Amino acid sequence: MENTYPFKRIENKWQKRWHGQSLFQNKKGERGKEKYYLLEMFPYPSGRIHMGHVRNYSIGDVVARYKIMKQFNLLHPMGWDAFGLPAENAALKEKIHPAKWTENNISYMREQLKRMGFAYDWSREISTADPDYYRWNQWIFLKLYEKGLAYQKMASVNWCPRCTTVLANEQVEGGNCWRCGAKVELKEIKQWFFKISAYAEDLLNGLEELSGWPDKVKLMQKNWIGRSLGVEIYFKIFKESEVIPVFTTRQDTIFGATYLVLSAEHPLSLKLIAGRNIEKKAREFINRLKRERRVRTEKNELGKEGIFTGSYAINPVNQEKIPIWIADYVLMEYGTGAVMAVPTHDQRDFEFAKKYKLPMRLVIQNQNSSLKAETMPEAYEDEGKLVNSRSFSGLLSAEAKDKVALWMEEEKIGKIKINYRLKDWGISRQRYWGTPIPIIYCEDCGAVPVPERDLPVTLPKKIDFKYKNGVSPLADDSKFYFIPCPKCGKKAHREIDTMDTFVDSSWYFLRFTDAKDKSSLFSPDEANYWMPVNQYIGGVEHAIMHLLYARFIHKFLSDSGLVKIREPFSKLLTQGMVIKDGAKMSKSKGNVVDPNDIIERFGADTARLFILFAAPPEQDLDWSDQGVKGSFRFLNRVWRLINFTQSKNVPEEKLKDLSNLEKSLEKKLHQTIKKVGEDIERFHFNTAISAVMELVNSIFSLSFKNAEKEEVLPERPIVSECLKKIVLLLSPFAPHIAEEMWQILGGEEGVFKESWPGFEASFIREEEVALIVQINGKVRDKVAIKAEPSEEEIKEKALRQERVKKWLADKKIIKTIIVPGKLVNFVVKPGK
Ligand code: ANZ
Ligand code: ZN
Repeated sequence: MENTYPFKRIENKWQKRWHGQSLFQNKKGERGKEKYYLLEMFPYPSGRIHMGHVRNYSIGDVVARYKIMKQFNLLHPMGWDAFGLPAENAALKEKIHPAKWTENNISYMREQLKRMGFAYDWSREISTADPDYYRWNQWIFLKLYEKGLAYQKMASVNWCPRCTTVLANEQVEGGNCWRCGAKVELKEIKQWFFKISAYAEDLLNGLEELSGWPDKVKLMQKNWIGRSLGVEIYFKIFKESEVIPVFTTRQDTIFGATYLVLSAEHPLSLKLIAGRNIEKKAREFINRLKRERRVRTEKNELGKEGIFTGSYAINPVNQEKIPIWIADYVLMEYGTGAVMAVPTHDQRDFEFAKKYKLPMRLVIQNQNSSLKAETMPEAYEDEGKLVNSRSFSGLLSAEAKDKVALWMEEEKIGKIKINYRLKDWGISRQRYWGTPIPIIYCEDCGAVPVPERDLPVTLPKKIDFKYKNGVSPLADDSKFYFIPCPKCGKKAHREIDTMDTFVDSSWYFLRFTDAKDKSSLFSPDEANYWMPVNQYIGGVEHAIMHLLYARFIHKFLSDSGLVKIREPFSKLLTQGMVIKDGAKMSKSKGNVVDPNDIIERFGADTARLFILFAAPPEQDLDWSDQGVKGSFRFLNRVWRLINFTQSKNVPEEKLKDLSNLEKSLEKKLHQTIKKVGEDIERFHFNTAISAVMELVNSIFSLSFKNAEKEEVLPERPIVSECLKKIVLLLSPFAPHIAEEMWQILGGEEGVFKESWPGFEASFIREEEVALIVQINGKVRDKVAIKAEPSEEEIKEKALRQERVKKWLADKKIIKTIIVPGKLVNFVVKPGK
């Protein structure tokens, strides 16, 4: 590269200075200003930052620096989501302690973030692996436990029979153990759950408040919560005393139920087959389903297999005797784990009935009454008119749903029910590197919570990572493991499971408001001052789990009186991926660009500028080496401009006696200031940057060559004014070079002590205005039209609108009234 600006020296210098002045540290004295809490999802300390991080944090940093200059009281913290599996894998492979591995990674990555020049308040740094942090996970666990919102139940885990160990989902590769390749089995063990289902309605309703979230994310959450209104209908088993409740949202089809289906895990499944000649076969089938369920659900292979139990149920509305089957497409986790099958109106039932030659009866007819059970090529799942349904026949589905539901409640054969797809949150992990669950098991007292005063339950440091006999190393440490029962004092032992790391990230945003609090998880005063997070920024891969768990725990803490507001994140931005050569940048694809290399070659400012310029934040960003060079060239150009102009020391004064060229530059300047500010607010960083680029080009309209044949700018106040503003406008994107240039231009205080520039409205002539079109005094349309139009233009434009044309179709215009810049009114009468 030709002569380039000394980015290394500059970046180093300003990073040191910012740090030395604690420039981005939030100070309590700023409380007179309006608060702004900006948060980017904190990283897992995997070892090095990658371009996804750089993108996420560059986006956040623009907002941070802009808000500082807009004179907000900013909170912009950073920390580490430090527990997790990779640390343990590293321990197994490289014989390094997870804590050490994590610490090393954190210090390396912290330096990397600093080299990018991100404006964080490092005084609030947290690491979730720090006992000062995770003791509050344990505290939250105890509070949930007190309220019955943390409980234990049996649930399956992945089990490698050869390594005799539990595997995390990520350690199962195509159904096999990642280490030894053995076929992974499912094993039922007792695990801890958080009852997020108790908050289902609240989580669903809360979405409506979140106007600052992408619709896409809200829809994903809504579907995940999956509220359905229906009826639980009770079917008696023929000649038995038991009842099978089924959940349906289509009670209007009850007269078409021709068989019943249980899931393999249904408590009655084994019971119904007992003692029958199909028992052995059925047992094998049930066991196979249980084993293969997870894999087959993933592969979408359900709906193909079933077995008749030999028993019958009685349809409570018509006393019909219908066979009970067990099949793979009914899941135990949803509804009641049993369904009434209506093959004519449910596609899965249809396919199943065809395969096993089960009867079908039409109960919903379409509009042209063309459906026949015998000839239907597929189920008719839409609503329609009821047929073959006794006194309900003739009703439309919607009305029938209500009537059937109420009638069933009256007859006590069913109950109206709301069901949620949202399952309780399993938080037990059979791993070492996580928050110990604060529970002690006593033979007499059962599961006893660790008393609050004994928190934190800290992870033992000296540990052997062999996972002998499948037990966590926590069980091997007898000093950790054995402990007297807090209730009766007898010999007892600790829970050895640790918490899902999503627990750690479910409240860290609250901890940041009061990060160093030793005596509570945070002070309500601080949380109430800072919450909600005004802007949250992160990857869309967290659209469901993390954001739902965080909303849940926040609501719980709010219910516990610790924070007032109910939704933690007012606005959410989900950034797109970084793509290279058509694929997501990732180690496995071998297409990664290391941020360090870019910083070395071009500097952090170029890296930031390129990333922000190449694509709007929500969209995927195509990495381009050419693009990086382009950004670098632009910064160099601005650098030369500032350094070699002759007008840098022109004293500030009112701009007057401007030439025409200068006047148009002044106008451009004000328009650019307006645009850049507005674009930053909307996250349209790319267009903001190109507006600055255009302004830079415009200045050159005044340039000339000096005696040495260098391109220079005249010593004029307007030039000086433009240069200053360019530096200010660039500063959120390329902060280091902006600081240096600000100093060159004579700025004494740093650029981030300056206010964001304002613009004069008189220079911003609206390019377009809204014109209201009336017909006989009634508003019929609104059109955009260029400012200060002529009467002819107004009339013509209005008459060209499709909607206006329609209104005027067979009318005659008798008069046209125009209020300039506001409206046009056509007075009409019928006829051509
Ligand atoms: C009878 C019926 C007739 C159904 C019909 C549908 C159409 P949503 O809306 O998602 O809540 N179902 C209930 N529990 C199930 C389970 N554990 N596993 C698999 N399927 C289950 O879905 C409710 C519908 O899903 C229920 O309504 C039930 O099938 C099925 F023409 O009942 B329906
Ligand atoms: Zn006890």
